[in-house]
Amino acid sequence: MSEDVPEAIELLPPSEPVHLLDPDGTYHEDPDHPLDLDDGQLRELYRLMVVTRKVDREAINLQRQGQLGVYASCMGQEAAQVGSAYALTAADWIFPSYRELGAALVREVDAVGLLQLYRGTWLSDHDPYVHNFGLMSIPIGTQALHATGFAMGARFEDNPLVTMVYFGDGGTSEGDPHEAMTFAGVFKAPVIFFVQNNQYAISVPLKRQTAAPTLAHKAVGYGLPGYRCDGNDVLATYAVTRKAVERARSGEGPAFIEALTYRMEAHTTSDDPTRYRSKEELEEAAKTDPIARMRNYLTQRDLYDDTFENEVDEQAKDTATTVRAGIYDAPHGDPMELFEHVYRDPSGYFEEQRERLRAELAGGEG
Ligand SMILES: Cc1ncc(C[n+]2csc(CCOP(=O)(O)OP(=O)(O)O)c2C)c(N)n1
Repeated sequence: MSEDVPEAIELLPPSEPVHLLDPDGTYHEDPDHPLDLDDGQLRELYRLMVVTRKVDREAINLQRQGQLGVYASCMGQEAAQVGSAYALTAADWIFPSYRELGAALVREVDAVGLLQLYRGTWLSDHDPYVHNFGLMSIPIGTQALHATGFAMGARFEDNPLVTMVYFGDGGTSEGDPHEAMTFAGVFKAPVIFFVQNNQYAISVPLKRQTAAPTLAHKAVGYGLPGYRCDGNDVLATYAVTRKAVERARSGEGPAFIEALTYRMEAHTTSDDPTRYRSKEELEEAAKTDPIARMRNYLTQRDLYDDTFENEVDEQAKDTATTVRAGIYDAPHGDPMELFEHVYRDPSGYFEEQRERLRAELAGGEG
């Protein structure tokens, strides 16, 4: 056997996810994950989560008022997203799915731009090359290939950047992440596969998604270390991701992180979660809220007072107001753009569809 092949045991996830903060805010020191954040950064993590939740709620409201076609909430997943994105440097790249508002706000992506996708106006108004943040990806898992390819490209250019791709528990059953992880493992691409295990893929619960002991166990099959963290604990998520990112940056290869969290809202605004999960389950999940937990921690550290609370609330409110103003009654683009940038050489059928829409818009038969 080649010496390069790691022992499976080294790749196996720990029996318990890394957890640093209890719901009441009590912090547990972990020598493997020392805290390297100063007071300002701890407060920033909290601020980012609060702003995320406020903008997320605003987006749901905008959808209810017919201003967005649909929206996929990240409520409950703020720590998983903010903690992981915060562990990257600005030069690193993020490849999101459709639920990563929190990660986007860490990167200062304009939420109005991002929500264009959900308004059906445009793919997004942000420039991926300014924020090193890809476009949101609706087809499940395709972005895993992009992140892996991008990471390989960077390595070929001796660029020390790391890429991170987000997908969900359901995404682990798809072909694209499988191919991406196989490739990344073989070629040691500096990519982090960050899975938010929010317990459901629309109505399909985790136990119907996989027979693996945990999602992180799947990593072993690709030759990747499988890490697990309490995804409602922003400090644990940050610490675990940070370690994986630095490992990848130093040339040791990709990693898989399973963040255990819970989607508090519907899958999207088109979904009715009461049909597949109980009120009691939701009430239990609410007890592990990531924002309340960090607030409790900051309070224990004397980092939370009225001035800070007001500051954060004001910023959250201002951002939500900006989002509302930017989205409300914003002009729609030209529907014909639907056919742009798809194929270099469009097929006859594609052209036929284009013409049908053109005729329909012109008030013809279609
Ligand atoms: C390739 C593909 N198949 C099916 C769908 C329809 N679909 C949209 S979301 C979703 C579930 C995804 O669940 P998960 O990966 O756990 O992510 P979550 O939505 O929970 O964040 C499915 C099947 C899709 N968008 N793309």
